[in-house]
Amino acid sequence: MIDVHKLLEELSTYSSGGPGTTRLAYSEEWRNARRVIIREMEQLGLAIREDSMGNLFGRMEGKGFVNHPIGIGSHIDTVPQGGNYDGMVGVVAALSVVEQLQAAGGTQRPVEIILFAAEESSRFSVATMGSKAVCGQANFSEWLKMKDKEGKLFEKVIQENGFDPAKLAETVHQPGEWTAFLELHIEQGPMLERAGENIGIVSAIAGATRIKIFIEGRADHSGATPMGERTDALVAAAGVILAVEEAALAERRYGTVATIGNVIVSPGVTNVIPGATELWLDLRGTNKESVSRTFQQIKKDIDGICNGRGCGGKIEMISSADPVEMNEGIIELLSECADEEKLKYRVMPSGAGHDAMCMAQLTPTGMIFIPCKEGISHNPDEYTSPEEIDRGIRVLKRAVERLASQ
Ligand code: HGY
Ligand code: MN
Ligand code: MN
Repeated sequence: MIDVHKLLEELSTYSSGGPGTTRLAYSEEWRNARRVIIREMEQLGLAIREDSMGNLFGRMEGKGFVNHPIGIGSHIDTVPQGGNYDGMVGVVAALSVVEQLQAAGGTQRPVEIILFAAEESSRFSVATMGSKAVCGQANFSEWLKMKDKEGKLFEKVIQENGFDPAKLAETVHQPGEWTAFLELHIEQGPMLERAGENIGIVSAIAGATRIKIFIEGRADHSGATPMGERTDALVAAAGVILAVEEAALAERRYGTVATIGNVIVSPGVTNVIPGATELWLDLRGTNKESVSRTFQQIKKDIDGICNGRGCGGKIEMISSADPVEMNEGIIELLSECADEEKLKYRVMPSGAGHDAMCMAQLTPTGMIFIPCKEGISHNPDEYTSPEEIDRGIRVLKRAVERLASQ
């Protein structure tokens, strides 16, 4: 019998060290954690296959149908110093649901567990790479040239993992190959816990726009250059960071958020006034007009602040995705399942991105959220209780049973 909580504990031991869980895509830790999932899939007797992105598929055959499985799954790669539940809950829950369905005599339709590779953008700055490949949104020629922070080529990294870059095109699936896809995930925000609710049923997933902001000042001697006669790129960056917060706060009622997650200062030493800075902006929302207003305001502020300080300012668009609606029929099904399980639930947007955004391009897709402590995520203190996980599994199982019996 799969012990979900023990499995989560075992997965947490595969981390590169430091606080929390650090298990970047295609790392040694990721390979080891992935082997645990393969072991569990083997023990369940699933038909296992993987593609050249490293996506892993474990299928329980159906009694009445050969094709069009119900897909369930998530990811096991993490952000640096992340938590032990983001992604992992959805994968261990999928294993448990398949085991329970087997024990109940199986289902008419096949059920396929999918472990997506590289959901986090932490290593190669592109989010949901594995599921983007599956739904045909990958730009493989671009990706093969991408480098991680150590300067390692994506092509080399997947080769080292035993995957064949020449076969990347074979990772693409067509609409209709699955009957539906469901993902169980922690909310990664505070709404459910604050409202005392057990289940979130996702209505839409925010689209993320990733932008790099470059500010050009003038490096100068930190001791000999009088105040008021400097073109300090880091002080200008500080102004831009506050303006980004301001612009997003003004759109708060639409759920739009903006974050500067990284600042690179050059030359980055104590005795030189920063000559240049690079800021990484993550702008998200489910209301396209609000996101666009926020982006326009930020661009205006960058120009205003930089001109006012004699700095140069320019932006580079890294990636941009629209919000993705979940399937109405699946939302209804999940609501019925939560009701039947007598659980308190709400239908709500997801500010975080997920593999479900990509699967929604191929098949009717839905997401089940469970609360996490104080909404903390992407943080060593990320936590959700065994009871919350069990409630999520009950809803997932009920929904898969319904979908796999039709
Ligand atoms: O960035 C995200 O929303 C997710 O954690 N990949
Ligand atoms: Mn995440
Ligand atoms: Mn996730």
